[in-house]
Amino acid sequence: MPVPASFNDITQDPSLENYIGWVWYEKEVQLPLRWLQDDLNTRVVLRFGSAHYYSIVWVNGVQVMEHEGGHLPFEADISSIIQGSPGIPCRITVALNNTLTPHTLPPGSIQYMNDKTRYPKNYFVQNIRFDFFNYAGIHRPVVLYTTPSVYIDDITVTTTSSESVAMVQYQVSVVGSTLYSLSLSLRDQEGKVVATGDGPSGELKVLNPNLWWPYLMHENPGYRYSLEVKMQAQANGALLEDVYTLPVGIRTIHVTSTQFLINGRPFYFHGVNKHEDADIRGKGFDWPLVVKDFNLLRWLGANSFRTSHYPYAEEIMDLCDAYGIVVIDECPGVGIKMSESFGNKSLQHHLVVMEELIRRDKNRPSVVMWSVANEPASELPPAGYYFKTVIAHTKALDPSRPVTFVTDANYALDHGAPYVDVICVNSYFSWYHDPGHLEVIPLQLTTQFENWYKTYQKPIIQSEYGADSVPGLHSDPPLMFSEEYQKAMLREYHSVFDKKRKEYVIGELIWNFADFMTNQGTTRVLGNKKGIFTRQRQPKSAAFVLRERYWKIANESSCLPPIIKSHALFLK
Ligand code: GCB
Repeated sequence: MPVPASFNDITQDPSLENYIGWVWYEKEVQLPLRWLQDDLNTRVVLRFGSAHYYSIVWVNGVQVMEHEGGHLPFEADISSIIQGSPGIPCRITVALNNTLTPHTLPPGSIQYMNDKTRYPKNYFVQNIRFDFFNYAGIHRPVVLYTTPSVYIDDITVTTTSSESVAMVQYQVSVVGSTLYSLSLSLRDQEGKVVATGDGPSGELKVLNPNLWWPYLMHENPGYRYSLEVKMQAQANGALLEDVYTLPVGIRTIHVTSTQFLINGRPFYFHGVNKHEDADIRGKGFDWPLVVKDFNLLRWLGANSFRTSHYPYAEEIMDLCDAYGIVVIDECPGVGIKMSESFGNKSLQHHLVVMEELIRRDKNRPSVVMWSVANEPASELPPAGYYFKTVIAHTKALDPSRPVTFVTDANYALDHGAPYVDVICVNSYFSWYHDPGHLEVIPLQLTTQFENWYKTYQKPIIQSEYGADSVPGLHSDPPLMFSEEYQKAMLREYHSVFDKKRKEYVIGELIWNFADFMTNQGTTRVLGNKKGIFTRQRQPKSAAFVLRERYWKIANESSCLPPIIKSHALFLK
């Protein structure tokens, strides 16, 4: 089985496609001798970018870690197992289980079908309440890396700035000894040192800073300084040195009752929702696909996306930082519908997942807001305490960013909305409601916005809207599933956005960037077809409508001279 990849679509075996339960991976690697014997001050770490969902890992038969949940990294120090026996290969064994329970994220449940007249013995299905195929496997790269035995374990950076001076606050944690020294230097993109510091925490002052700006908001978006953190320690009679270089974007975020400000300027999210999804590889990380998608975002004039409905690969996040693509970073809290999923056990796990996500992404300038869930049953009374707690925990871990969750509940019944900074609302007027009736959109969408704003006086993002279209299916007048219908639906939504973005609507994210695989069902034709691109990344007619719109908005709101599409300020 290739890694990284989902295992589901790789073979011709239909039972693997929908397999639920344990799978095993094993690989032997030969490690460099110097890791094993020459230098016992070397710490060897085994790291998984992500694996779905519950993982147990052994090295040479010794269990080294277990981890609950996909989409986030986990790692273990394996030095004590491999050191001292040079010449023996390092055997890595992984057991993965993709069974979901009411307390996992996302939640799910196993249902045994006990009617012997209709189902074979022990027949069961896994019920999920989310709309993407539940791919499983080792989805992201697995690496072995080394550090000295005293090492930099974590760095946290936050930034504040005015026009002429910025402050970079840092905190460094070192593990392995209390006797160490730390020196820091911040370099600009020319390599010039602009500030220096020492010690585990402090502040660096940057005069006339180059701020991190979103794509299409500045002629040099995604500007990042390099923070070099150097640690020196004495251990076992040797001088140990660990150096880590962290890209740092200087930018500020503020939310008012009507605006989302980046560096003090109003930011309008004109972007997409995505999925990690593709033919054959499923959710497996794939560089060509990732780079293709960034080129399509650039072409589209999209300045943002939401990581619907789980954290995306770190490599993708790196590109967002570098190109200035603004991210709403969502945890895997999707399909929280059962009342058991609002209990203490689920809540504790949700808090841990937020800790893992924030630890991974806290230093990313592209991440401007955390989303703790998508379309939970937030009208259930326990949702109030649940979201109050998850959001308070998230804010305590990271006071620098606003927090939201994405709702499709009725504005008057939503128990989680009081705790969010920005209202993110999904609606599918003329699709799931009043199918075929495009003419209801203006009234229903206007009412939706007005109700939410009247109740909360918080800015609103239309975090999903869309219609399926089967590429190549045409109909005039527009009928559902044709490319014309998808375009017509977009235009109806856009006319309302254009009125309300003058007031308090701060963004629109199409559902979805590309078609993606789902469970089989009577409303899905080889997956969800709400993409403006096909699963193979070819544009449908709707992509051109959106492209015209996004470039128009970018030119209206930019302080720059008109930006010509062919000279997009991207991928320089
Ligand atoms: C939604 C969900 C999204 C689905 C979409 C649809 O509200 O958030 O995951 O794929 O609707 O197309 O049904």
